[in-house]
Amino acid sequence: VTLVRREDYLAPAYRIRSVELCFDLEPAKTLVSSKLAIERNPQAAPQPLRLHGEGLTLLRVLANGESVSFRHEDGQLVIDHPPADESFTLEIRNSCCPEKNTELSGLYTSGSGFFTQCEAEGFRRITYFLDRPDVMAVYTVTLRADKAKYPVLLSNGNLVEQGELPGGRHFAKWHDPFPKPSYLFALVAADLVAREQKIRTRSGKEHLLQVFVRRGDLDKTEHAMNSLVASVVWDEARFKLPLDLERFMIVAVEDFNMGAMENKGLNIFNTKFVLASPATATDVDFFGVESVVAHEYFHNWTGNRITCRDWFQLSLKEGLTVYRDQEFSMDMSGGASARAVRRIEDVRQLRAAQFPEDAGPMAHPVRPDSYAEINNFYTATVYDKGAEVVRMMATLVGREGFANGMSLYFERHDGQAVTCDDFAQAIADANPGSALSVRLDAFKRWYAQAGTPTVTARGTYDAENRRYTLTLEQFCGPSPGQPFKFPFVIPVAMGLVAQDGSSLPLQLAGEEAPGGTSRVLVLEHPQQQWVFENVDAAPVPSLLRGFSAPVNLDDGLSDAERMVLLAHDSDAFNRWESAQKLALSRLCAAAQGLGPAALDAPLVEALRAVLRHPALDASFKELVLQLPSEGYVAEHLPVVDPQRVHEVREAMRAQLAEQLHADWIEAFERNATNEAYAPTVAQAGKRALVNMALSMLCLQSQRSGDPVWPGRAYQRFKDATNMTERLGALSALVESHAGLAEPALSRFHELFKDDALVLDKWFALQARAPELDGRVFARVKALLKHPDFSLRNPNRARSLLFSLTMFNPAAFHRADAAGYVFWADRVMDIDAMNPQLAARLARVMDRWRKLAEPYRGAAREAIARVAAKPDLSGDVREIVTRALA
Ligand code: B3K
Ligand code: ZN
Repeated sequence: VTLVRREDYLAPAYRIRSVELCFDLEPAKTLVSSKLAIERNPQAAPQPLRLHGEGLTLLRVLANGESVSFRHEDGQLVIDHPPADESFTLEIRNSCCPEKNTELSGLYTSGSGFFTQCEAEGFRRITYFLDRPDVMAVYTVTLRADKAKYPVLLSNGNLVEQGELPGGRHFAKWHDPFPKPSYLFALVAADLVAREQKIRTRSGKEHLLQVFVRRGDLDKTEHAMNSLVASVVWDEARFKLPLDLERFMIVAVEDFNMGAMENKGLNIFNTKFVLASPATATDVDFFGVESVVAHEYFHNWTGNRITCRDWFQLSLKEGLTVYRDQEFSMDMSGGASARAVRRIEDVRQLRAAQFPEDAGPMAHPVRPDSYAEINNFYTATVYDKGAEVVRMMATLVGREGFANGMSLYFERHDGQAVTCDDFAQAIADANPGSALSVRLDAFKRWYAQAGTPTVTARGTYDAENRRYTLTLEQFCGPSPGQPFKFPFVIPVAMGLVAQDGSSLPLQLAGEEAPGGTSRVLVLEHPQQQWVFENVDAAPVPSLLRGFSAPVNLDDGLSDAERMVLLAHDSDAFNRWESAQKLALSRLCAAAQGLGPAALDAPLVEALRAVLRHPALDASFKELVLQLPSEGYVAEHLPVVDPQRVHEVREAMRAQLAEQLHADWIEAFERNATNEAYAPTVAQAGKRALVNMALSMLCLQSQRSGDPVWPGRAYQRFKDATNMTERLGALSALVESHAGLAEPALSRFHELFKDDALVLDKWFALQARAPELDGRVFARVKALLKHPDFSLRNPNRARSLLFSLTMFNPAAFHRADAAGYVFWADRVMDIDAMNPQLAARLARVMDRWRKLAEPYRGAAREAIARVAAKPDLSGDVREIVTRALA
């Protein structure tokens, strides 16, 4: 495995100022001609011109119109003696083969169209180029293709010309006035239709928004368009960032490796994040569309106008843009409670994916130091922890300070390719004297050091002096290549809650008067103390409110104190967190044989109180009533027996189903709505709680044998007027292994067999059902041979394989090792077609070292078998090598 290192960065020796590309599109052989205006970098030593190129057939090279000698070396096209002038032109002709491109990187065919994906290093699979983000060029692109097959021809920027060509072909010429790195290039040639909308921005300019989809999908584009309009409006209002293009296009494609791609003016999306209708998409899908449309749109400024100097800086654009899309989603949700629900969901995601990553063999800093394959570093750490780092900066400088910092960032760097340091510096410089600026260097350790710190909090109350002393300590264990960590700068948002639930005024020693009931303490040393004065009685500390830093918190609170927070904390996040911690401690104890596989009566009563609460939102109740996932429990155990974790969690779920039976009925009846479907937080919360109640009621029937609730679920499944309800009812049947699950599954398949995204749900649902006597695993194996299954389509592959291996530990981690054998075989199958996708699947074994025997030994063997495969891709090789290291 050869590594690229951040410290080896060198500015490019040549720059490309402009490029004219011309494509003759044919699936088997596409001709590309490229005319590059190249300039020498006067600061760089004279050297050969080296262009990236991968899997291309080179046809011709001319420099300043003359032939020039060249050679191939290490996957690069080397021109030893380019013209000596400061600037010159290079003309290249090459061909590539889109229909054989199963990697879905570069130019490929999907269905009957052509699409591109260039980030991170896909452009070099289209033509020879300086395929690195700090080389920014102005693009003019001509597309030529058969008119009947490919009536729509798109590229970045503005359409400048189009017309007919002989032989039934046509052409379109596009010009993008903004210099951009090659990873933001895109083209589309396909038979598509568009939903269009005009929008006027504050400057009075009119812009055309278009969402392109296949014929027949137009009725599923309204939500994507609404989300795009809302994103444009939000970015202008919140950050004064306007749409800078006359035309902004979104194109949906069925075969896509990730969610979507922010190509300048021509975003290409996985259909999953564009298409949504109430009949075919769930509330979660609607929310996903809104957030991904926003994310890609926000990249137009954070990523495209200001881009990354090199790929180690990826979080510069990804962390910041995730932060922005999270803020947008919160603003779109409405009131404080809905915002808290969003925050809880984001934190759950961070803990489910990023915390394990940071504790495993792939742990890396938000700004990594090295990589073998950059596509392996589009990680939860770069994205989600990166967003938390931005959020902490915003916490330390305040909302307005952060907006000022953003303005300064754009003032300084618009049009440039920059680093994470540049971003942090701009935020700090716009806020001199702020809690961030005075310790900027220490704060930036968040970019440099991997690992999740643990904050330990202990409080003592001195009744005589009415004083409460809070001691906070931090510690972060070693991670690969980083044995020792310097202290982090950790903003701890907090308050003190009285035993009666009221919020106490906060007055730190040395302050004249109390200042509010919530504030941010900055923990920057290994240990610090804060003394609060005038505290009348022993308080319960509510720490890390809103999850103000990506850390593990050991608060040392008793059950009774947690119950106070669960019932009263003014911070909704910590209310939820208290319930999670109460449940987690019982799950962990039971999984280790240190406690009963049951919840004690006070906790069950506390959960009942939440479920019955007259004032709490349904969405919040649904989150509180969910037990921590098996994966989350596993992360908190020193050694994991996945079967045991499953057993104890299922026992507690069954207990909640039984002991809250009447409450589930009440929740079901109270929240079932007949309102016309709208994907609002309020409606979605009710549907989520109704679906949860139905699941619990069917689960109870599974044990009691009472057929009423499965019957009602089946009826509801048949009569549902939207996918959220239909899938909820179907899940309740499938997850409780009800007899009616089979007829419901067949009926669902029959109804939706022509809708790929819904079929994905059908596969996923079956692969995620709680394991029962090996039936679920057997079914996944059978589904692999289903005529509708294919490993080639990433969504379909994920729906079955990721559902099993990531989200169904008990079905996957089998004592007979069959799950691991299955995993290794699929990783190798997929690797032969699509290494990026295979590498994702490979990562599900990251935490194998935590497993108990016999799982651990069997897991190692399976990983070693993959590692031993001689023609493994670099992508998968990096993952398995690190896993075994
Ligand atoms: N920037 C793309 C991700 C590209 C992944 C390349 N393997 C999508 C996004 O983050 O918006
Ligand atoms: Zn992004």
